[in-house]
Amino acid sequence: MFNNKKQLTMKKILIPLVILVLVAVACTTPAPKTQEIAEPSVPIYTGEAVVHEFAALPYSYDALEPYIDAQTMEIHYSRHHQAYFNNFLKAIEGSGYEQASLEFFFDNISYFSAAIRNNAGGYFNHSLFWSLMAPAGTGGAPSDALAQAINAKFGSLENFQTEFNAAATGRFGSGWAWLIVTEDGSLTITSTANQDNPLMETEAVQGKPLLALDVWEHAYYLKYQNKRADYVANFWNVVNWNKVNELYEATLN
Ligand code: MN3
Repeated sequence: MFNNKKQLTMKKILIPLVILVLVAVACTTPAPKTQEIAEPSVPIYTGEAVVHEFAALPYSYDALEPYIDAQTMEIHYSRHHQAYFNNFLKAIEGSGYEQASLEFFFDNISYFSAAIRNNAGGYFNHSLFWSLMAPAGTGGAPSDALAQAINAKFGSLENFQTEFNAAATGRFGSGWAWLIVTEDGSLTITSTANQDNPLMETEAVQGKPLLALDVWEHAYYLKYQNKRADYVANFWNVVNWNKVNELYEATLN
């Protein structure tokens, strides 16, 4: 009886004591330093709601013959470009960014999935590319302002074209060659892999595109097979300088 009573008293003392010790330990253990861990900053889109649209090709499939053949144009536009557009819509569906602009995606591209990156790039790059070409003899010539900028940077139009061709033929695998205006207002030639572009924050060389050339094999293989250099050289016959001039003017304002 005495022992039982003693045991009971011990329990009465021990149990609260153990709880007290546990609480004390919990209170003195430092809280995890969550504030010191950099949390990913989720970009918030505050711009106007954008409705993404697959624009019509600005000319017929055979308009750039003989430099770019009709079959290549049809497959490139109606299958490849259309697929990038469709897959872009699928990739952003349910993301909360359905109405964000392409500019916003490119500014924050490291935050987004590979599917969004590749397809936003493919959607934008091709839309721009079509606008930068025109039937031979209709694309005009560099404006005085653009010609001056090209001469200042590259010495001559011919030198510029040689350097651009080198970027286009030198891009290993699939990608794009670009003429861009960098933040300081000067012209630069660059190239990107896959469907990346110089508007993406991930690019070492960034700027606003003035001219773009698709050097994926799907852009030339039916007509040129492995001769990418011939495709690149012939591209100059169908450059829409009027559009390049317009894009350059826009960067000056
Ligand atoms: Mn392409």
